[in-house]
Amino acid sequence: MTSRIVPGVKPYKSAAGGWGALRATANAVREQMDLTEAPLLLYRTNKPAGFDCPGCAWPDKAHGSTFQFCENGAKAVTWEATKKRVTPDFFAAHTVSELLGWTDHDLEDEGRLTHPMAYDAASDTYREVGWDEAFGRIGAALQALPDPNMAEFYTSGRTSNEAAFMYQLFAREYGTNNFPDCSNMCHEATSVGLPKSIGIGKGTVSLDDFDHCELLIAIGHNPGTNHPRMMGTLHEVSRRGVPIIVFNPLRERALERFTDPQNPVEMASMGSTPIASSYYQVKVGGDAAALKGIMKALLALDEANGDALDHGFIAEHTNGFDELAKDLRATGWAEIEAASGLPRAALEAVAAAYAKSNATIVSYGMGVTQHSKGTSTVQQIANLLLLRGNFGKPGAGICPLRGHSNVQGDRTVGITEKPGKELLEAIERSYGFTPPRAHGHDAVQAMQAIVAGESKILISLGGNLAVALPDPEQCFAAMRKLDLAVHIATKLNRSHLLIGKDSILLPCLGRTEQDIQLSGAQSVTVEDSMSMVHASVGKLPPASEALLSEPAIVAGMAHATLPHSKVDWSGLVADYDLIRDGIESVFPDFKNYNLRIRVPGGFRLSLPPTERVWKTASGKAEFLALTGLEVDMPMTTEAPFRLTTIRSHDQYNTTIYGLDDRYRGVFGRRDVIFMSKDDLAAQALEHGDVVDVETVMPGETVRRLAGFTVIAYDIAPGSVAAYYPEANGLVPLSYHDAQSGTPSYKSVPVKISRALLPAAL
Ligand SMILES: Nc1nc2c(c(=O)[nH]1)N[C@H]1C(S)=C(S)[C@@H](COP(=O)(O)OP(=O)(O)OC[C@H]3O[C@@H](n4cnc5c(=O)[nH]c(N)nc54)[C@H](O)[C@@H]3O)O[C@H]1N2
Ligand SMILES: Nc1nc2c(c(=O)[nH]1)N[C@H]1C(S)=C(S)[C@@H](COP(=O)(O)OP(=O)(O)OC[C@H]3O[C@@H](n4cnc5c(=O)[nH]c(N)nc54)[C@H](O)[C@@H]3O)O[C@H]1N2
Ligand SMILES: [Mo]
Repeated sequence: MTSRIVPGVKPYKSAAGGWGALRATANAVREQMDLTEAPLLLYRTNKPAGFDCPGCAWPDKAHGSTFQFCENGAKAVTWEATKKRVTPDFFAAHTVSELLGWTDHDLEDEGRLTHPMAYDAASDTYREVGWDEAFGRIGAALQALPDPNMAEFYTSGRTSNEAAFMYQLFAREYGTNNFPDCSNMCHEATSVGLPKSIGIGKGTVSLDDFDHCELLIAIGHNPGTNHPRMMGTLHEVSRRGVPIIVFNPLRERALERFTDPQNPVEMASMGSTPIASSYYQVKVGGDAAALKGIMKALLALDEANGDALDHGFIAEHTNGFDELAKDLRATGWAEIEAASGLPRAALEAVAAAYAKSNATIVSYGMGVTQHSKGTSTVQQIANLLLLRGNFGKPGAGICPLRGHSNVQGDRTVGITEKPGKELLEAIERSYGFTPPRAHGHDAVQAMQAIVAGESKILISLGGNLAVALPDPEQCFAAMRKLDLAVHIATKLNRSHLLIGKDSILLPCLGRTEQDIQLSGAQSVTVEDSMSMVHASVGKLPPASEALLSEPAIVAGMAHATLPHSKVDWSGLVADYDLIRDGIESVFPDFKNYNLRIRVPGGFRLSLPPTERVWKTASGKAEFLALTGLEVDMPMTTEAPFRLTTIRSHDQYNTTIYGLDDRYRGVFGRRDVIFMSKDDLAAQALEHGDVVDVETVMPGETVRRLAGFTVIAYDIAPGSVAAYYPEANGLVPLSYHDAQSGTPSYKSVPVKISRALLPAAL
């Protein structure tokens, strides 16, 4: 059956990494950059005096004492440092309507934006404007709104701490807490779930903990593509003989075996290191059930031997154990097996390995958070760790793999739609204005307000909101209802082309570029997944002389909007040390900020659980039971499959670098659906058939993805996968986690049938 040849589909036989990764890096450099500059630029990535890699939020040992090779980091850097340019001439030659017909890849591949542009309806083109005119138009539009809560201030997570802090100050002085941000689509389940469990909404491990762990459980993340520098760590952990247990519906090559391009012996011998010691292909949406199964088995072990739980820790540091245990005892194995798709014996084996380990780390990504009960699932991970006291000791803890390289920092410095009293009072004390108290909109709520015509201005500090959110049909139409959209961006994307009454495109410096202000060359700061804050200094000359930095653009908008502002915007832009002084005055954790970021490697923000201090209401860590096993829409006979949406190896969120997904064996195309061989047979489908995929949810309008090619893949039965953002049309905007608002991108009930209109193979 699978012998049929499908264009662009060819299983990848090698280990991840290795020579294939080196070749791909060379190609990325060749396509985007001047070959003489590239080696030096890549060498400066993540060095003490260099810039932070915009690729991912995984930390760097001593922030780059050795050159850490990383294929996807190189793609992120060269994509930004490209020689290609999108100039006013480009816009004059292409109407917005024409550009809307281009692919996401083609739009961004045109290169870096060079000048501020404003939409001209008569010619249907973007035309150059001066910075002052652009700021003036934005200020006038914001002032004209009858209510500041009719404006939305979106942030994507590449933004530095400095720009993010100024941005939230600007919006709050203007009068709103509407801070939709990319975290709302990403790790919000972590930000909302973990504070209730352990008192902070962040991970607790440091890189050193990976040198001491005795067991690593990796759930729902794909580090070979999305956190490539983690592969070096996983490689070391595996070589220490530490078991790595993976839960993932898809077989991901980098989680199976990896050749470290930094390891000369492995490279020369074409050898590789196995990563997962056990690989469990949990059903899409089956993680909470699997976690409950492991905990149930652990309780049984403890009843038999008395030593599977850390009774001392539970008694001293936690609440809620009895309720958790009661719920686990009441949950039957048959239900757990059905919901997780894993046999009882497998979950018992994990419990036995867990009971043996004195220091366990659980790492997790979007496979856990992007479900309707993502928050509760995150809390089940915390429960599992608490049962054996895996906080506040070397080698143990929770490791959420953050998304954008500074998404965690942006949240730390005040980008939140639900500010606490402490934050608002500190802003008032430091700046002398009273920020609004009412909570604002998250990403889904912001778009819903735009759909409803209630919000009229959208300002986006980076990102591609309309494409990143679910349901492009609704979101694209909503963008056209705006009075004004302002996009601060490095590259052109589809959100910029969805024009309402007025639209302004403001090009900014990227992280690789020198940022010179009145007081001289500036650095910015970022926070990685492990709460390390460090400086990032751009090295390249700016892509165009007309670019401004993100802090300068925020200041320009603030100036024009708030003539009586209490903030010295120009002073902050002249010297970013003053922005950091401001951050320090609002957030005590940043004490001596300017001094501490001048130490190579930076500093770590305080993480109370690592001291066994719990900043919860009760002062203890809380076991939080999830009743039942279903974390998504229940399956029905009309919807036999649960669809998850995933990233390919050649993309950064909505940025499509290329059309290959090497490790999954897909080349030159993205219009595929991954399905298991058994499911193909049961549906009387063949590898390579053209199919339609339809969302099946009560009360929902018809959502269909037509003409996709179904391909055989090693994926859990009943689960199918397709690429994001192509499959976003299948996800309703209203389908999200009730607690965190995170869209359920990874659990859409669908039916799949042979295409009505067969496409030629
Ligand atoms: N090169 C590159 N790097 C990136 C990004 C990028 O797009 N490209 N994006 C950045 C961002 S913003 C983020 S948030 C992270 C994302 O990093 P990841 O969390 O790794 O991202 P995804 O590709 O969405 O999916 C993760 C994995 O979850 C699995 N999965 C899907 N559904 C389920 C499920 O129900 N249960 C379990 N257990 N697993 C499931 C998929 O098979 C896949 O292996 O990466 C960041 N880094
Ligand atoms: N179906 C589905 N949808 C998803 C997901 C999924 O797994 N499945 N994942 C979700 C997740 S985890 C996330 S984080 C969101 C991502 O959502 P976003 O953060 O909104 O999207 P990106 O694609 O990262 O944004 C890309 C754009 O950012 C701009 N940019 C790049 N660098 C810079 C910079 O330095 N400064 C500025 N100002 N702009 C810059 C460029 O113009 C580029 O076009 O998508 C979400 N959407
Ligand atoms: Mo993300």
